[in-house]
Amino acid sequence: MNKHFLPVGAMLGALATAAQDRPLNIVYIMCDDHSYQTISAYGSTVNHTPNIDRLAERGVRFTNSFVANSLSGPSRACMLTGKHSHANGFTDNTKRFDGSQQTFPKLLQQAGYQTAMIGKWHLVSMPTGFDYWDILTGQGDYYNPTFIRNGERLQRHGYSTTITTNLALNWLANQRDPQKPFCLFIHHKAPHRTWMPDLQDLELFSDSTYELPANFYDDYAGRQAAKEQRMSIAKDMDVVYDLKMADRDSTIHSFDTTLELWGRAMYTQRMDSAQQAAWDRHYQPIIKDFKQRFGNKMAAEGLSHADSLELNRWKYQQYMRDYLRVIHSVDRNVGRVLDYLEDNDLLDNTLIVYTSDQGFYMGEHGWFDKRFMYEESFRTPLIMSLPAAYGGKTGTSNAMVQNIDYAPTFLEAAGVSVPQDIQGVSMLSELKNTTNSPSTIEGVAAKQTGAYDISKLKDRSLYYHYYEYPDEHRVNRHFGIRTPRYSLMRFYGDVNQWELYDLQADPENMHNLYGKPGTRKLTKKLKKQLRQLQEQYDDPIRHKITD
Ligand code: SGN
Ligand code: CA
Repeated sequence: MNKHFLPVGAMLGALATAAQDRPLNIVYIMCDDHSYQTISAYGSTVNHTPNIDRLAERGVRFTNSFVANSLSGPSRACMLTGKHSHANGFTDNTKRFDGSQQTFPKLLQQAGYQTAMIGKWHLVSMPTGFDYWDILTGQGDYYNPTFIRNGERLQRHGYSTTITTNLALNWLANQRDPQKPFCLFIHHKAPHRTWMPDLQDLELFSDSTYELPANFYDDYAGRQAAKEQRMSIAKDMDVVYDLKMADRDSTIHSFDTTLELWGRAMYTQRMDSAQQAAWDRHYQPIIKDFKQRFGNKMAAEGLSHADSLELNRWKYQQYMRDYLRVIHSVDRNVGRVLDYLEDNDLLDNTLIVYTSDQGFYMGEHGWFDKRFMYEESFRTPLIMSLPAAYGGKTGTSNAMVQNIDYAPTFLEAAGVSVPQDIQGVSMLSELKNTTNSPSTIEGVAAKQTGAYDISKLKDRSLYYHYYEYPDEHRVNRHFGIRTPRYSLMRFYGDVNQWELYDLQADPENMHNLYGKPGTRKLTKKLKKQLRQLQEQYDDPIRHKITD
């Protein structure tokens, strides 16, 4: 056997079994915009995700998992490269990924792995480092989406999450070389806006009502950037575009004419006649009811205060129902992948990962979308299941981890050495019963500059930098540091403001403590650590924003 394929677990020999002689495969499932609040393994109070939970039972669920830049393209670039946005060049969704740079799929490929990427890619340039790729164009469509398969465009009939899974299972069954280890990306477009459910899930949750988060009516006191965003359910979520009230006589209007037009096109032109009929069977009665309740004056300013409040509550319920229906389909399809692996004797030699490209607001602060370094969008769900034969354990990990850590983790798990310029650190030790894995941890530790001790991922501080402004949701640029207890953020550009949170007392980021009595010493310490991280990661912003 090629020595590259010897998994580290096998080298440690802690749990010697025949399975160790098999190289470790990687199945990396990632959704777009899946909030940890809607996964039952993460304590969801609104839905059940039995299949994602099944994976959590087999592996490790990370309770302190974060992203480096809470937006799709940037997150994906961070994951592929193991580097922060300024280092990989893809700082916001208007960029084009430089596919000539080092990525972990390329390194795996060089080590003899077979690599495949299926689903949402969102990096503008075509994938590199994959033997097979079959990607959705741009954000991808929910119904009858267009894919680009190794350079060839083709439209497929059906629902995106199911098609993506079908393609992945087909690749596993028929297209790969069974003699080689593989790394398969299954990257769903769901549950991204506009949360279009699969036809078979349309009637779920119709009778459910959801409690508004306690801070739904946040007034953003002390937080200027939060005040200026445009991602509010009340003000920015469009009833036609987002909530599908595309009435045929076009009497329902919302505040955004462009979105309204897009919505009308999306809900009447994309589906075939059978899909459209099923869709209409569900939404037309809701549209009728909506008209009776709110008339055709949908702009909030046309409604009385009481009606506006009622409309907000109605919007929240619709948003939740559609979002959770989409999650139901994601979960079902995760189950299909787990079943396949089990039925085909692959469960015992495959590292399986479930994550999202970032977290998402389910009405907290009154919002949908992401971007902020506030908890709901800075965090992302992360479950990794390493088979027992490779030393894998089950349970939870409270290590402070970030999506730049995935690349070194996968490389180390595959027994491929981690290049020095990768900024993330391997979290493999968190997946195993053994506390240390000598081979590559040494290499990673060697490049640390003393900002934290590698053996103490729990105490680590994370760096964040978000850039996309003023696009779409007007979230000001910011960078910051997150320690296990505090977060310190620096907004810059139009809003220039520091924000400081004690997350132990204020996990919802409601009280900006910056400049408050008694915080001077703490602030000074955090600013120093933040500077150290900027130095360590070599973020050029440190030369521009110096206060
Ligand atoms: C689209 C969405 C936005 C969303 C961005 C980024 N608008 O532009 O609401 O913030 O994507 O999302 S939409 O009308 O096109 O749905 S990301 O996750 O892909 O980065
Ligand atoms: Ca996303």
